[in-house]
Amino acid sequence: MPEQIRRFPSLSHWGAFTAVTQGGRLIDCEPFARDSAPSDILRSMPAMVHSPLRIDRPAIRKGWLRHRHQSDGSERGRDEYVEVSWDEALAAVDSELQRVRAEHGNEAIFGGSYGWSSAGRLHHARTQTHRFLNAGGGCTNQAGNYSWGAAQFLLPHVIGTYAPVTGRVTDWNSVTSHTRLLIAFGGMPLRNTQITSGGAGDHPVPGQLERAAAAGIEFVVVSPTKADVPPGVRARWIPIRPNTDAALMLAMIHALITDGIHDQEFLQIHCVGFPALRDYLEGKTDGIPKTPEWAQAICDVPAETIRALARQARNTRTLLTCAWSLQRAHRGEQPYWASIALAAALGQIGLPGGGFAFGHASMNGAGNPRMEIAGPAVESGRNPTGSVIPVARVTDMLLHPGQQYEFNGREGIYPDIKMVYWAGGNPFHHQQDLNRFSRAWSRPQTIVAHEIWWTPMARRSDIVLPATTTLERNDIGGSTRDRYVFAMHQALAPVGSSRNDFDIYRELAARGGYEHRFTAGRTEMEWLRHIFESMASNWRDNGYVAPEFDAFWSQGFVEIPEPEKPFVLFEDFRLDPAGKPLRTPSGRIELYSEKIAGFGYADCPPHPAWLAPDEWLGSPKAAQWPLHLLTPQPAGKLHSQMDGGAASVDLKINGREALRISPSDAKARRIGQHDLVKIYNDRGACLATAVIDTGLKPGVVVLPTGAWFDAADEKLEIHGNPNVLTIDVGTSRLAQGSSAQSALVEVVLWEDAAPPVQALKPPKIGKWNRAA
Ligand SMILES: Nc1nc2c(c(=O)[nH]1)N[C@H]1C(S)=C(S)[C@@H](COP(=O)(O)OP(=O)(O)OC[C@H]3O[C@@H](n4cnc5c(=O)[nH]c(N)nc54)[C@H](O)[C@@H]3O)O[C@H]1N2
Ligand SMILES: Nc1nc2c(c(=O)[nH]1)N[C@H]1C(S)=C(S)[C@@H](COP(=O)(O)OP(=O)(O)OC[C@H]3O[C@@H](n4cnc5c(=O)[nH]c(N)nc54)[C@H](O)[C@@H]3O)O[C@H]1N2
Ligand SMILES: [Mo]
Repeated sequence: MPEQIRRFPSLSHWGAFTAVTQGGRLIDCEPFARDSAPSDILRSMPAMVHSPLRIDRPAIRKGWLRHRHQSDGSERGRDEYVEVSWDEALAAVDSELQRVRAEHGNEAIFGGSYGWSSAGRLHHARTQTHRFLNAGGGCTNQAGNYSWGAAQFLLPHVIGTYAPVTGRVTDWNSVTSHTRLLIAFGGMPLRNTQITSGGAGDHPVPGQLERAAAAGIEFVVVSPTKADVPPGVRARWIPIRPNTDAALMLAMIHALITDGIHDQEFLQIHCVGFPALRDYLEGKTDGIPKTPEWAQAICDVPAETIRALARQARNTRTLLTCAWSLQRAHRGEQPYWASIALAAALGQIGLPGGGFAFGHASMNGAGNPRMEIAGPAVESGRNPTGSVIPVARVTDMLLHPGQQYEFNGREGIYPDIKMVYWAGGNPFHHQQDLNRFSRAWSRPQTIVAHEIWWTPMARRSDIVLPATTTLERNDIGGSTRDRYVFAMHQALAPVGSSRNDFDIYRELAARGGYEHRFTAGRTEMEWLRHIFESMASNWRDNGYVAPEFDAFWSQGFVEIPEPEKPFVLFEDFRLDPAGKPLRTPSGRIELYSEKIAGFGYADCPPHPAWLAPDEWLGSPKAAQWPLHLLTPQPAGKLHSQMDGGAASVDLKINGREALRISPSDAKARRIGQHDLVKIYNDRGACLATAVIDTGLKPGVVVLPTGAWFDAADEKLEIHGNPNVLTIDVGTSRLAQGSSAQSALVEVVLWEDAAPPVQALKPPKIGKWNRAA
């Protein structure tokens, strides 16, 4: 008799689904019935949950087993692993934690553990890592994120909040009813709207775009690639050089001023600092008027196009939206500040369908109409050490303990890290300049990782603890930008000997004598009830009544109704600037910031400006490295998660990531369709498969992120991981964000034999043999 088929409500960052199991195996992930555009990534899951890439048992790197914290860290990535019992592994972690705490203090433990982890909020590995380390006396943590690190620290100075970059922008109902012209810097690539941090019940963007098309909204997509034009809408593509949007925006303001059509009343009543910005735009401060002709030389967009776009935007209801990618670049603060200044000069901030916005297609949920009520969340507690670095500066920290750095008006000193603890992230995915990072990674005495699969990070850690997937535990998930909250029922027994991150930490906390501080005395199900009830209490305070937990748990989800009135960003402030001021020092939009002026940063002046990035097509370095490399998000996966899954592997060509290159750049290098190529600069090199793209601005090449790092040495990465090429510098001293999108490279045909990719094959693991 065939085994019974069973079905469980579940959730991932790429959408809600029903987990279908048979005989203890996941056989299918059926999209949530109410999802209007489910993600293809779901199909990667069944095989990945049972993949030979799963970490079967706790494992310790041989060199570390022999020499403990005195082992040679540069062996990470080369050494073999041996399997050990859970007891042995946890004893090793516990004694290392105790040793480092006693000898070096808690701030010598790096527990930033950046990474997306799972959609379930209780078992969210990064949150649990913070909770566990905080309960044990603290660690060195990370501030900000890779997604919108520059915006997070700039926007509060300019508009008093960074909420708009989290998706709290003028909503799609307002857009489809009122917007006539939508200028999308960085475009609207639908691939990115598959993802919501915390998961989602619906993917509304394709439907919202259909309504926008039916409403006759004109889209102008400013981007280096035509692939960023969303399908089905009336759209115009303005090709632009990467990292030059700030110049284009400033020239649009200049054009408005020249025509005398900038909104003087809005600039005077709702903003401060326009006169200083105007002096800069007119060249009074540096002798260079920021005219459309000036911008043309920088952006390679015709001056007439810039002028016409400025006029068109002023004469109709216009929404500007910037992809998050614009600020994930060297000097990435500037295009964001400039877009706010441009929107201010257009005078439509706070009007339905007008003003500025961010990330409409950077993630599912930006501008999704939703009541402003809480989502499910777990408290990670306070970090007693107070030690924290800007997230993307991890390599600097590991390489330069004791060095001073500046960050948002304060000075910090990098701590001396002896132990790294990582769960739910993959720094060999997310960090820039991976060769430099690998050198930094060799320095700590001990590195502990919890992972599900043998990812590049797991293969470079000392003590590796196998974690469960979301299918193997009970959880609750959801985000504040989606109208559903989900019950996630355990569908499978833990695969292999894997354990939940929560249980691993509970056991370690018990060994360290602080179990109760970590668990608060709650079991898994008690936690889920607690998370739900905290959320429900916030809902009640906001006039919305949630069902009882038990009803929610058996129903599998709860739906939040759409708000009655469309949300318009800064509508209240527009109507009543004195009564509803912004949380900036002046209460108004700051086009000149006294606060930032006080920092005295040449790399982030007190008003938006064109600051040439270190690497761009107009920089001296372009003589040697003539191509600008963009590294967008991958279509077939979330970052590096499940790179070996079907949705990801099907988009690789000949087993490697695809590098898009323009026909003229390909021809000049005798590169043909699907040729194997090497992409390189003075930081590193990787191999990829060339795809010739007629919709790409010449001078620009595109290699998505996500391929599992596969390099035997610093000379060559062979799978197509672009982070061996990207630059590892902060956006500026203000935000210290990631500058991933600012890298110059050269590309050549690879004529040698094609080295086979190893990263997606499980490593050879030795059995426990103390004599080995
Ligand atoms: N060049 C370049 N680099 C970039 C970017 C770019 O645009 N260009 N983008 C940046 C951005 S915006 C981001 S957000 C980062 C993303 O960087 P990360 O968030 O670090 O990338 P992920 O691949 O999502 O890593 C999550 C890891 O957690 C593991 N995991 C999932 N669930 C669990 C769990 O329950 N327990 C445990 N223990 N592990 C789990 C997964 O297997 C995976 O290895 O990358 C950044 N890097
Ligand atoms: N499928 C999928 N979706 C994802 C993710 C994923 O891994 N996979 N990751 C999620 C995460 S964590 C994040 S933070 C978001 C990131 O969201 P974004 O930062 O918006 O995403 P990117 O794909 O890096 O960039 C979007 C587009 O910006 C364009 N672009 C790059 N540089 C410039 C520039 O200088 N000027 C202009 N005008 N355009 C430029 C590129 O052509 C690119 O296609 O995506 C989320 N969505
Ligand atoms: Mo991100």
